[in-house]
Amino acid sequence: MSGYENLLSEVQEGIAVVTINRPKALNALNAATVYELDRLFDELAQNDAVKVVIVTGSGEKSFVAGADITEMRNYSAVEGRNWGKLAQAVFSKIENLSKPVIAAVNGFALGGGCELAMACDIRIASEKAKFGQPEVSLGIPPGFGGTQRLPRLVGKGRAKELLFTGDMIDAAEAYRIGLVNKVVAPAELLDTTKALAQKIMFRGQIAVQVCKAAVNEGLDVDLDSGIAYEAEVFGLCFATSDQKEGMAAFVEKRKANFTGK
Ligand code: CO8
Repeated sequence: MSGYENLLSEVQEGIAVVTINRPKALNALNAATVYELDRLFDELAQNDAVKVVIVTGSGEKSFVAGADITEMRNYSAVEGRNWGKLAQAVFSKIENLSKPVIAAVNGFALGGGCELAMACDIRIASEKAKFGQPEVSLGIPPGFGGTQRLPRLVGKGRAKELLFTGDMIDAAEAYRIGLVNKVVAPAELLDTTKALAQKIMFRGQIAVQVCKAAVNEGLDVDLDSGIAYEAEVFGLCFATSDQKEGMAAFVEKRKANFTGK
C-alpha cells in the first residue's frame, strides 16, 4: 500500500497498522489526508490478507489534533459543509468497514481526532492520551460526527458537558466515562492493541463481522427492528463453515480452526 503522502501503512500477519503522519501539524487532518484515508480504507476492504485494522498517530505527542485549522479558517459556508460531508463519509466508511478497526490513541485526540477515534470500533489509549471536542473555542460545532457519536458512547449529559465546554480530559477520565476501552503505558500501546487485534482475528471472522454490523445497524433503529436483524444474521451464520467448525471443535474439545468461510 504505497503512494500516500500523509499516511503510513503496513500489514503484518493479518493486522494492518495505519498511521496518520503529519507530525509538524500534530497529525491534523487536512483534506488531502482525508482523501488518502478514503482511498486506503477502500484498499483495506479489498485486501483479503487484512483481518483487523489499527489506526494510530505518528510520534508520541498526538493521535490527531483535529481538522487542519489553517486550511479551513477561510472556508465559506458551502466549503465548510462540503468539508464536513467529505470527512463524515470517510468516517462512516471506517465505522462500517466489515473488518474490526481499533484506535490506538497515542496522544492528543481533539476535535476531528476524537471523532476519528470514535468512528473506530474499539479505543485503546496511552496514559498520555488527551481527548476533547474543542470546536466551540473556534466558533464551530464538531462537524465530523462528534455531536452524534459522543453521546452514543458516553451518554447525553457527559457529551453535552464536553461539547459545550470544549474541555480536554485525560485518558483516565476517558476510561471512566466509557470513551475508551482500556488505558495502558505509552510503551505498551501498540503491543496491547495488536494483542487485542490478534485475539479477535482468531475468532470466527464472519461472526465478528456480523456482530459489528448488528451493533451498528441496531443502534440506528428501534429495539424490535434490531432484534429482528439479529435473528436473520444469526440464522445465516448456520450456513457457514465457521459455524460447523466452531461447534465441532467445542464438541471434540479442541481449538477451532476458522477459515472465514
Ligand atoms: N490544525 C492545524 N495545525 C495544528 C493543529 C490543527 N488542528 N493542531 C496543532 N497544529 C500545529 C500548530 O499550529 C503548530 O504548528 P507550528 O509549529 O507551525 O506553529 C504545531 O501543530 C504544534 O502545535 P502547538 O505548538 O500548538 O503544540 P502545543 O503542544 O503547544 O499544543 C495542542 C498542542 C493543545 C494540541 C494545540 O496544538 C491545539 O490546541 N491544537 C488545536 C486543537 C483543536 O482545536 N482541534 C480541533 C480542530 S477543529 C476540528 O477538528 C473540527 C472538525 C470538524 C470540522 C467541520 C467543518 C465542517
